[in-house]
Amino acid sequence: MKMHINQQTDILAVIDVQNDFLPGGALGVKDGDHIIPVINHLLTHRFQRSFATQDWHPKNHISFAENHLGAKPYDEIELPYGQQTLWPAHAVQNTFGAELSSKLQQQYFQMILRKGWHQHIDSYSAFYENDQMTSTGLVGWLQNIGIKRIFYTGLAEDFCVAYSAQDAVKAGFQTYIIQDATKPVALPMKKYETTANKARHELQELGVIYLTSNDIIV
Ligand code: VGL
Ligand code: ZN
Repeated sequence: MKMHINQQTDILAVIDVQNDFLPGGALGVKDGDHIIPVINHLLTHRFQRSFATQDWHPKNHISFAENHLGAKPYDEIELPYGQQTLWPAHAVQNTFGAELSSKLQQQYFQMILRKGWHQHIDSYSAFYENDQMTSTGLVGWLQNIGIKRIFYTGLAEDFCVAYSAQDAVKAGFQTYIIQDATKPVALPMKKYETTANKARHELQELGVIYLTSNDIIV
């Protein structure tokens, strides 16, 4: 599906391409590094507008298994705002793991949004924290600069990319996911087998369009 980019109203979103989410990192996504050349190509030759997000947790963050007595990574717990997956400690503020990959062409980002900095609330989405109420302000920024369509890349496809895509649809943006520029954590699940299958199924239902970087033309 060929797709023409409008340089004023389309924006490339680069979600959490940080050392901890890359192979060898604390929460390394399999083949996560393979997406970097694809994203760099899109930044350099396809999109004028782009922003990045950066998962940015305090050491005592509520999403870390090590901060809950007797818990282990990937356990599910009940918090005041609902279910929360527990993770290995990752993206800790001011650590190497939290830095955006030095292989990314970061000079193009017009904005870098940090999220997940509230100790007691996780934030997968770039728009709303996991309580689904606390806003990061991103809707306002995108609307103010005239954005109509968001094209997603980055990590992880089934968590921060998926939640951000879902909130983008709810906020009224046309929403796309560039398949060869994202990779999932793919945790095992009952009904859908993996969190990646669940995310793809639900996002397609919502009207999110999947395409590949080859489909994008200027
Ligand atoms: C993410 C789990 C925990 C992500 C962030 O970037 O997808 N996943 N924190
Ligand atoms: Zn996180």
